[in-house]
Amino acid sequence: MVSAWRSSPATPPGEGSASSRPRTAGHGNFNGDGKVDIADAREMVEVIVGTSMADTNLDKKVDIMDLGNLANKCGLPGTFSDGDTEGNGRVDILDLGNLANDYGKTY
Ligand SMILES: [Ca+2]
Ligand SMILES: [Ca+2]
Repeated sequence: MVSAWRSSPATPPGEGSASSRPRTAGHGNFNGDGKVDIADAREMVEVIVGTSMADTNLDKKVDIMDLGNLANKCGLPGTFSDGDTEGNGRVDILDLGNLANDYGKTY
């Protein structure tokens, strides 16, 4: 029997949904494109966890805790959990903008 992700008629070629793509998540390559990068972080946070990239502590709320994470590293190199919401390797005004866009939301 062919596995479901290969035989789904609702998915056009090249446009597989997150749940239909083969995964090698054990290596951090959540979206199956062979690279470990911000796209994998987005896949993990938005699709698998189901929250915002601005939710730096993954508690499904964008709130003062996330702002605190960002404020602690603002202007410095950082990771997602430090507040780097768009993956440029720095906690900066772009991240503050992302956090402001989703501030107060729950997921
Ligand atoms: Ca949060
Ligand atoms: Ca950033």
